[in-house]
Amino acid sequence: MNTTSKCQTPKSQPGRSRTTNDETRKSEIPNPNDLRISSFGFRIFFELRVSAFVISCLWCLELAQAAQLKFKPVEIDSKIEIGYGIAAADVNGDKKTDLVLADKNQIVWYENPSWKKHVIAEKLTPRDHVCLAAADIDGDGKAEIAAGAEWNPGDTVNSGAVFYLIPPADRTQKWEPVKLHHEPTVHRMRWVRNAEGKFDLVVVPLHGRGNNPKAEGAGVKILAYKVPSDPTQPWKTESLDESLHKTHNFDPVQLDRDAAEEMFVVGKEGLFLLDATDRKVTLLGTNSIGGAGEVRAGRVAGKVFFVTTVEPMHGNTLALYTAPSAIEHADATWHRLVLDESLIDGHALACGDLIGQGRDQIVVGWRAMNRPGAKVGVKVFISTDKEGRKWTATTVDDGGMACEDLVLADLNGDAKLDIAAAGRATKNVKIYFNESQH
Ligand SMILES: [Ca+2]
Ligand SMILES: [Ca+2]
Ligand SMILES: [Ca+2]
Ligand SMILES: [Ca+2]
Repeated sequence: MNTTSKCQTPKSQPGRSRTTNDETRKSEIPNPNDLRISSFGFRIFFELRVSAFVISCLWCLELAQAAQLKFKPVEIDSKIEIGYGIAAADVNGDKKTDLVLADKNQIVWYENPSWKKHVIAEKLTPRDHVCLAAADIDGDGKAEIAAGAEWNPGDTVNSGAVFYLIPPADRTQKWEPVKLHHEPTVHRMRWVRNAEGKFDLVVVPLHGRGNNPKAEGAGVKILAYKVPSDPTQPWKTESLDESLHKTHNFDPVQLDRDAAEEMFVVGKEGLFLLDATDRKVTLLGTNSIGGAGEVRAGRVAGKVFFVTTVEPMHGNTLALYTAPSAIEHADATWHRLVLDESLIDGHALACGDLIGQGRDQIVVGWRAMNRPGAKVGVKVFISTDKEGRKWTATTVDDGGMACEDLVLADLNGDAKLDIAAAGRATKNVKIYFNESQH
């Protein structure tokens, strides 16, 4: 996809798969008895292959009937500008998960359960805000928030900005922005656990410095920002990788015994696993249509079992990747399965178990940014067969959500994941409360 036109204003980020993401990621740490191979690369793939076998058996046993999906949509804002990125986190520490939005000129949060909108930053830079990261990184029950701005993918030299936002005592008031170092075309950010078990701010630009419109040239510099005890003091950065191009999204996961989270990263070259500890990227799979633009990990029985992607960037294809089996060659790439080719400018993705199947469903949203009049929406894909290779789609929103980003979280405390989405052309934020029968 054209890097200067269609990418004028992609979404942001963070879209944690679920609010309980950090807990979920902890639970994915496998039993040490499963670890029989010491080198990292082999270890990861060995674990995934063993998991694949065990999980396939579990999947067979379940054979749950596809539950009837039912959602109650509630529009909590009808006047946003673009809604680049939406995240779910408890901002005010009342144990109710709030929503945080990176809009064109504002960073806001919506307070659960009234969904009252609080503007905490405005016009951080002359150009658009584009992403945010929101999670409780210090364990006090209240989210820490960072934001990316000065979005201009056509300027691969001077664009981009990264801010950490210091909250006031009253978190409904304006937060103090601290400007940090940045690479050009800052585009996605997440709080990611490092080797010490603490959180770094990982920022993934869209392009390498000085790249041309075809995304040729230097690789994208993926940086981990180390949080200082005083956030107004300089933040050290570490480069995690500089080899990929057009890296449109990433998803942190916990795949092994070391504290650092691994990351699935997608770009022009395909789907990769980034090991922050070893500073290594491994190609898991690719395609002939220009790589991928969105990525999220899916779980079965609580463990990562598949990775889903939107291909290519802003593309029409929803794909699913699963690890090669233990009997396949160690270098075999992951198996790719196309689930849908009818998305129009696919731009939002999440995995979670909305219906109590014991395995994740896939939620995908598309925005039709360059197709005026084309129908936009959100769909959920549910696996229906014992091997997890057949999926059926159910429409959640038919034309009322030009989906820029979405996130799954339980937003009304009934233990069922709900969907929250932000729409560009539709200029809205909606919660789809999950009323499916488990
Ligand atoms: Ca709250
Ligand atoms: Ca906190
Ligand atoms: Ca790890
Ligand atoms: Ca719920």
